[in-house]
Amino acid sequence: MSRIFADYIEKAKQILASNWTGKSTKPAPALYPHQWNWDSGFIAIGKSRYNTFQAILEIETLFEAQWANGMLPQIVFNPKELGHYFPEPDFWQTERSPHSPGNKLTSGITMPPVHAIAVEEIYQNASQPRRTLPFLKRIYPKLIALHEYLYRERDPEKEGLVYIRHPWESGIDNSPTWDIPLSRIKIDKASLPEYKRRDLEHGVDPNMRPSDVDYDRYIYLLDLFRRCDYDEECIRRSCEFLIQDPLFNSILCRANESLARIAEAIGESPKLPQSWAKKTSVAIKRKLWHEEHGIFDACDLMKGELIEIDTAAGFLPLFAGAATREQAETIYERLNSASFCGLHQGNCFTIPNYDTQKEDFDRLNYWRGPVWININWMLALGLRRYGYTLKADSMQKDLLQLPIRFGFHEYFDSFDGTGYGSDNFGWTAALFIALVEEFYKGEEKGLDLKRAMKKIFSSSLVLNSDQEMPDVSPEKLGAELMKSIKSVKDSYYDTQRGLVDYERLRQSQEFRNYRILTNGLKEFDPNTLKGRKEKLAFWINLYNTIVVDGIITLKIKSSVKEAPEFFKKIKYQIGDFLFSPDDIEHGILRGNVRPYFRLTRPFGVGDQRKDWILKPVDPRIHFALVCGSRSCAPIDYYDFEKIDQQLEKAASSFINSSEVLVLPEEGKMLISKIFSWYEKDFGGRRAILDFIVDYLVDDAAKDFIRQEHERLKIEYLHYDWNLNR
Ligand code: 9WN
Repeated sequence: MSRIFADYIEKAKQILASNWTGKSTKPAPALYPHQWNWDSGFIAIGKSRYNTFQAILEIETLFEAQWANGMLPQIVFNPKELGHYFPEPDFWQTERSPHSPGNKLTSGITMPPVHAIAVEEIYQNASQPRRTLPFLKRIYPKLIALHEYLYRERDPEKEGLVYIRHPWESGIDNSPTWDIPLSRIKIDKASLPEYKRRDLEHGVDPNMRPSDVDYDRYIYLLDLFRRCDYDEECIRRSCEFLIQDPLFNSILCRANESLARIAEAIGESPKLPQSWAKKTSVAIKRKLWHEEHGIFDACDLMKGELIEIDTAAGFLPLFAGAATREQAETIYERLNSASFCGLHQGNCFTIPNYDTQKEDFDRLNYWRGPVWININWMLALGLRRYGYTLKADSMQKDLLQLPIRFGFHEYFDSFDGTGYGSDNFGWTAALFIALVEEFYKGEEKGLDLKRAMKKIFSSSLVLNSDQEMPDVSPEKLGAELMKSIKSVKDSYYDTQRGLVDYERLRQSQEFRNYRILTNGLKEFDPNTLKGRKEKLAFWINLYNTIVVDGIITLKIKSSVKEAPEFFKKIKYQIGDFLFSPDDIEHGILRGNVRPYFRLTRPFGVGDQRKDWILKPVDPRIHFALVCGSRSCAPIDYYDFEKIDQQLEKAASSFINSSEVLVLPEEGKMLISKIFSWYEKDFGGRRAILDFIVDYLVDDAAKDFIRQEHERLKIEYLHYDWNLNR
């Protein structure tokens, strides 16, 4: 279990423990007192990280209530908890169906089938995966039966897309997407069964819940199902709400992938789930893609057309790998824009469930605006799958911030993060644990690697020691080198995402040219650099490229920590002197100060390299120096003519990202370790706070820091040394 955020992990575990009933977990203590279908999937994913036994029990308990036709019910009622939720078994009357289990109380609809994904997580995360195989063997036929049910009953045209027939089946109950199909349902109060909502009895603000009008329609549909005795054909004939939803189908598609891997693990043929995954993936791409909107939308089967309402559900095909590369690029633009809170935007939390720019966006109301952890958890994995690593990293860090700052709530205000709905919410706690583990596992592996590979790199490595000299005069070398760095950046750095394509770069002509130019550094005199800006740009760019050069030369795979003393050992010869990244950073750019991890300054008495020291120190360099890791600045090329604006932007992006968490409720801030390592460069602790305030865009956070300047507690965030590949 991760040591990172240990207090909060403990809190999350406590929540799950107090919602545990002995065989399964309530989504929330009061508001949702029974077992819910997809909640249990997410909860099992979190529990798989520390309690395999309970994770298995959670899933097995849920499947005990599976219907004979394979349907997995949305709710399994706890007979001891009846009387606090609506609608309950007396209202559902599922005994009308020949398929409902006689010994369990359930509702009569289903939910997004995340369970195969959860089962695979249980297998993968178990300390002894083989010991979970008997469970995998028991659950596999039930998972197959569930998916078979969906393809058989909910995909009558055999398109590869299944329909939902009630907003509760979507899990995103009052999503704006359902407004149009629901508006077709004309409610005749006289024939609508009488009912009383119970969800407003638990102290949740009604503005955060679905409206009464919505509830009337939910109940109208429920009544229709029971009048059909839950017979699917009867329902299909009379139900006005039949929708192929991108969220439901993406989860099904992704779950088929897990199911195929589970089959392989237990020695079964993976062919059936593989063929389902493929069919659904193709159908999502073809049928649910809205060409003009550039996003996936739900398809209204009554109308045979897409519902032109774009929500976060439209990004979920990324989770299933069901979007083409072009579709992914198109949706990424929307996903990473002000509509859904762009990268480092600063005044919002990724990713709200609905487009913030729409008039009916509602930051308070349930699935009509707020941020939900489960949707974001899936989206971050989807983004990672398509290589949008920087965005995925920043989302995952943002997500962790929400429960830390605002409590383990059901959903969160998209702008200021306030927690809404129920507190002590199960999947928020569970996915928090999963996120910490997923996000920081590389970090901890990095440390192991460091120990294991200590020996591989112990002496200096001069990277520009080839004989081949460039055809450029020494006076022009500086400018040519900068041009070459720029051409490397233009082709192989993704400055948006802060990533470097090391594999392609290694084999490129641009990199070969750059390496030849670096040989010319042996005859280069840094005195030819004129003015602060030119010097600053030269040394920052050179620092950033020597790091990339070192990663390529040393064939580093996942973290610069693989090569102990990386920043000290790799060197370029410049004139008669050697410069490591540490020399450039702490010697030249930081005014020859002793770094916190060494006993001496880089340049000692009589060292001529002191001639090139840049003073005063510009603390913004710390947001521009790239150390080849995920927690450092996104890589870019610095142009001496624009360097001040570029450094401003770099500082602002960093400070408005999850590297700076302001927690007014706890009277503290969590900030990047960069601020602790280089406190002096900022002018001390007090000056760091002023510096942060200058760049922060969140006014409330600014006010808090100003007011609490003296009392404020500062804690430092973990530094992620994984490669920015
Ligand atoms: C109806 C339990 C469930 C979640 C859903 C969420 C909410 C229920 C309700 O709570 O729905 O299923 O009564 O509002 O919308 O996603 O599974 O947490």
